[in-house]
Parts: sequence; C-alpha cells; structure tokens
Amino acid sequence: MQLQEWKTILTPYEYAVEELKVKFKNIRKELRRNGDYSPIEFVTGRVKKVSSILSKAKRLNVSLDNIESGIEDIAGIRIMCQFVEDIYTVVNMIKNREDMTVMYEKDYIKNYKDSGYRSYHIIVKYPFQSTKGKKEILAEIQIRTLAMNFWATIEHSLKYKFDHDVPKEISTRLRSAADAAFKLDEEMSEIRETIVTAQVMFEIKSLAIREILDNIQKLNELGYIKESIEFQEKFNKISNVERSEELYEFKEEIENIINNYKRRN
Ligand code: 0O2
Ligand code: 0O2
Repeated sequence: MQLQEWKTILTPYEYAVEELKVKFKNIRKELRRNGDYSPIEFVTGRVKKVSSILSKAKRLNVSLDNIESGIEDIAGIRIMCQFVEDIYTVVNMIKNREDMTVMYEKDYIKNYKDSGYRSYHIIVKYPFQSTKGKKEILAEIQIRTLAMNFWATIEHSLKYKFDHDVPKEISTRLRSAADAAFKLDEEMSEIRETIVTAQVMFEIKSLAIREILDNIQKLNELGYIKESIEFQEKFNKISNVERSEELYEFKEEIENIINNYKRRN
C-alpha cells in the first residue's frame, strides 16, 4: 500500500482520536468544575504507526484488505486513574455512553498477563462523522492507574529496546515490579476515601476563591470601585486564614451584595 492510501485510511482515525480525547478530558473538566471528584486523572491518545500496524497484521495473520476490522487498536485512547476503583467507574461511564458502542472488554486487572501487565481494555465502535459521511471505526480504550501506567510505559520501551526479546532476568524483575506496583495501588485504595475527600475539599476551595475574585472584578465593572477595593482588602486577610467557613461566608456576602446592586441598576 502506498503512503497516500495509508493517509486516506488513517486520517479519520486521527480525527476520531482527537475527538475521543476531548470527550474524556471534558468529563474530567465538567466534574471538577462542579466541585466533584473525577475518576479520570489524564488522557492520552495516538494512532498506531504504519510500521506497527504492518507487524501486528503479520503476527495476527490479517490481510491488508481487512486491516480496519482485524486490528482493533489503530485508534488508541488511554485513560489514567488515581485508584483501581476509579477504573471501574470509568468503565461504567463508557458503557453508558450513547456516542460509542462497546464491542467487548478485557479485564487485565483481574486476569493480569504473565508479563505482569495490568489494565482494563475496552474495544468500542465509534461513528466518526466526516464531511464525506459517517465511518464507523474501532478504537481501543485502555484504562489503568498511574502505577500501572508507570510500569507499562517502562516495560513497553524495554520490549522495543530488546526487540521483544527481553532477557529472562529482566523480565523476572519486571514481573515482580508489576506486582509491587499493584501492591502500591492496593495500599492507596486503603486510604482512597481520605485522599478523595481532601482533593475535593481543595477543589471546592479553589472554585470559591475564583468566584470571589470574579465577583470583586464584577463590582469594579459595575462602578462600585470603593466597595471592590474594600472587598479585595478583606479577601487578602481571609485568604491567609486556614478556616474555610470564613471564606464561604465571605463568598456569600459578596454574592448577596452583587445581587442587590444588580437589582438596583
Ligand atoms: P494539561 O493542561 O497539561 O492537563 P494533547 O494533544 O496535548 O491534547 P497528547 O498529544 O496525547 O495530548 O499529549 P500527551 O503528551 O500524551 O499528554 C496528554 C495530557 O496528559 C497532557 O495534558 C499531559 O500534561 C498529561 N500527562 C501526561 N503525562 C502525565 C502524567 O504523568 N501525569 C499527569 N497528571 N498528566 C500527564 P494536556 O491535555 O495537554 O493538558
Ligand atoms: P502499542 O500501540 O505499541 O501499545 P496481542 O495481545 O498483542 O496479540 P491484542 O489482543 O490486540 O493482541 O492485544 P491486547 O493484549 O489486548 O492489547 C494490546 C495492547 O495492550 C498493546 O498494544 C499494549 O499497548 C498493551 N499491552 C498488552 N500487553 C502488554 C504488556 O505485556 N506490556 C505492555 N507494556 N503493554 C501491553 P501494542 O500492540 O503493543 O501496541
């Protein structure tokens, strides 16, 4: 197949990966903006390289004519989570979405690979809408913790370095490193509730501070310059105080004042 033909095949995959990345990143944004916990930490994505497609096709005995149905990870999305529990929340989110259809899933966390590899894989069918019409593409979504990702990234690069023939001694060590990474995940799960609560509280406080600063700016724009300076000075004092209640009371106070001024204008 010539380069131009590859480009024609792979371009919709490029766009679809971009779209999917944005969709999953937006879940995180939306939750955090509402002061909720996001099970998604970060998202990456890629289109498989032509050389990797060719070697996988050879390995799986897929002919070039059937490449788009025979190779399911031409489009690949990777979703990283803080905790193992979050992975299953993301899996359910994906299953409930109406813009993609789950074809099948592989739980390499419960059934981890001999290498030590752990992740949850979901193969979805995603209808990509281009100017030329709709094209249904397959995409592989890998969902894993930060610890699983740390391990898989290093192990994957070693496989390439050793051309998939990693010396026994190293693969044995990698296997025990994978188990140690999973132990870390289990330990973190034990204190998940405390961590999540602290993170959410921090997020809510950041949102409150942003709203206060927005409102001080609004007062200024409404022409209440003296008041906006007073509020700014009061905020400078409060923001150094640890007690969040005072901050939330101040937020309400400035909101009420703005509403009153708006009603008057
Ligand atoms: P932000 O504001 O940094 O969160 P892109 O084209 O940039 O949308 P791409 O090409 O997939 O995405 O980039 P990449 O380098 O794979 O990383 C995607 C996002 O994941 C980037 O954030 C990185 O900052 C973030 N990322 C990568 N590695 C880590 C990591 O170890 N920890 C954390 N927390 N984030 C990581 P964005 O989307 O550019 O935005
Ligand atoms: P890339 O793009 O380089 O990551 P296969 O198991 O390969 O015969 P299948 O059924 O498609 O074929 O694969 P699987 O195992 O369900 O998922 C394949 C992808 O999972 C791999 O993609 C890796 O990204 C990841 N993966 C699976 N096993 C391992 C492992 O032992 N170590 C690491 N680091 N990653 C693994 P590719 O094909 O390597 O492509």
